[in-house]
Amino acid sequence: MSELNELKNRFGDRAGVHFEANADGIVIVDVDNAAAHARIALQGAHLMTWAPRTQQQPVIWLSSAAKVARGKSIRGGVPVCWPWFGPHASEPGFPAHGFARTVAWELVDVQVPTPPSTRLIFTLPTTSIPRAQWPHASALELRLDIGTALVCELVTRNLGDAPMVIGDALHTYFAVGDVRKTEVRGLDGLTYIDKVGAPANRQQTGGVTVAGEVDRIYLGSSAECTIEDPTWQRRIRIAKRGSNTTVVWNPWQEKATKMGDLGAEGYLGMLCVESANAADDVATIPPRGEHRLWVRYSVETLV
Ligand code: TA6
Repeated sequence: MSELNELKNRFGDRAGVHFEANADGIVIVDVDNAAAHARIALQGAHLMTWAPRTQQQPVIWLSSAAKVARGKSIRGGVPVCWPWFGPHASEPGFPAHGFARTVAWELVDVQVPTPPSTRLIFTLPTTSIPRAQWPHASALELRLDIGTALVCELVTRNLGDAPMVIGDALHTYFAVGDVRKTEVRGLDGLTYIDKVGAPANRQQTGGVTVAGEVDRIYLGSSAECTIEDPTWQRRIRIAKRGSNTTVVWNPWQEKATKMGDLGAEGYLGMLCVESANAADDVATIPPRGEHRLWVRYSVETLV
């Protein structure tokens, strides 16, 4: 039986969940409940869009030029970066942001713990792990609670007998009315690695505004951040646990054009605020221990 039919048989129509496959055979999970609409590609367990019913615009941004193709990361949504963030520390040939976002995951459960929210639980099968890149005994799970708020929890378990070091991130693309008018709060006073031009350490003063390319890793950032969006009169709250760094990224026009999948003027309508463990702030997991990266995204109206 095909993967699509298997999923339909097992979970079809439970909690507003439907399944479809695109031309490349990638299964998409469509969640349509009383609180929100969301779509998740099984490849990468990649949430592509989340739109709570209270909002006229989606909260999670998906590029109009996004390609959902085998082995490629989707431009937008919530890419799962694991087991490292950015370029690999010693192997330039390994994929940026790890391999988890471009390989097949499994949907193992659909639940309704608190109606009308739908919970999806995905795991990364061991057969999807390129052993040359990741020889460690580990298990990875992603839980998504899709409701008025979106909760994502990435759980890494160390199944081995030695400590395991991972970098990870929920590389989330948020939809904003006009990025030039938005402000990210919650990072005031922190040191960040500025990756635009020659990497340099700088200190943040006040909110983060965007008037050109921004690519920054904020260190020692474990508190809540918000995105203030006066254009759409809303504030997006990003609460998190198990994350020591926050990455803020917008490629701006020139880089966006070169990327080819960000869409015309797409860079003006998106902003990545990523809950991460990156640079030197990686996570060390003891033998038989686990690490949980947890985020909760919610929206409120600006008055
Ligand atoms: O998180 C910011 C960043 O690491 C940037 O440096 C930028 O390259 C971006 O991620 C997108 O990476 P990707 O591999 O998805 O093109």
